[in-house]
Amino acid sequence: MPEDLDELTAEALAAVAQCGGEKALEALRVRYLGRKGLLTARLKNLGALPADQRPAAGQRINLAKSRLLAAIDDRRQSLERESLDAQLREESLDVSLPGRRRPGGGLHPVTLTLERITRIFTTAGYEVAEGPEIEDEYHNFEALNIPANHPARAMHDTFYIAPGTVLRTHTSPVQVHVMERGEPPFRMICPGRVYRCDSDLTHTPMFHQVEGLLVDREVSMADMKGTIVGFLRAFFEEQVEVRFRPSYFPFTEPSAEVDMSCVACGGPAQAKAKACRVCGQTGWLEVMGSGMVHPRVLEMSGVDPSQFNGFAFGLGVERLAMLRYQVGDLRLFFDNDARFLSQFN
Ligand code: 2NL
Repeated sequence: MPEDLDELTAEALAAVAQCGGEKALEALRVRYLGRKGLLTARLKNLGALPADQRPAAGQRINLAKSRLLAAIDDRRQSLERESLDAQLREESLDVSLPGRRRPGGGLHPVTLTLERITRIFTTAGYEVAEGPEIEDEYHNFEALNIPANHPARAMHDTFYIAPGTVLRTHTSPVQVHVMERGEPPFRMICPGRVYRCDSDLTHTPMFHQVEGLLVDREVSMADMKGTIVGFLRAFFEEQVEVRFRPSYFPFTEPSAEVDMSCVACGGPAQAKAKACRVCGQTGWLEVMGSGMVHPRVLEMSGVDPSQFNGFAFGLGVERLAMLRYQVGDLRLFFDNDARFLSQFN
């Protein structure tokens, strides 16, 4: 350590000038200007000098101290500025960059299908009626001519949530409510969720149904056939062939199963040659149930069956969605896998 004050000051100033960080700078301040610092010690030692030399020597030391202090402050400021500049460079934000694109959402294929079906019927003058998913047994069964001992009421098909209370197994009870409250003629479709205690490859405990009901004077089965054929051709945008096969439902008489020529292979003429798996090589697809409303069903809901009659039909929305969008597995509708769903945007 230099004896000479000028040399000591020069050494201190050089150290400050080269100092690379705020911590090291503080260490330098303590080393030279702290209570036990090298320059501070010189002031303390003034007493060892002859009295006449003390003022001049004191002045020189104080001058050296204030020069060093000013140099340290300068250096601190430039270090702070450097680190701020570095931080700003690091965290720079280009506000002119394009924004990050958020992939657009879309409607679920079942919703799209429900809307498509609804659109076709409202265009033809039908009203949309909705009702509760929790129903009393009367509206879900009795009013539809399904007596207490009917197999459709067995525990394995119906979710009973309280005595006399069920999750609706079809949307027909909505139509019953509308008939009870209003006066014919009626033209309505009832879309919605329905529940059945059933779960395997082709059944889910909740699915969607659309039922249709038309009640008026002198309604014929030809009216029903024309309505259903018109609907299927509008829905599939194809001149599909339709056949009505005798069937049975407690709430319609006569009843018919509706088959449509297969949209995958083109129908019975091609099904075998194409080894069609969609229709099992029959060329026909079962797409809905239908029939003329049973007079007892009309009567129970307050509609006079001697004056009015009608037709009704019911279809499964997932099934129509699978056929229209060529979806091979029912469960895809319920997995909510974005890779599947995004294909319908
Ligand atoms: C099917 C069969 C059908 C009905 C539903 C109905 C409703 C009332 C009166 C009479 Cl209020 N009928 N609905 C009629 C025939 C068939 O659905 O297989 N659905 C998937």
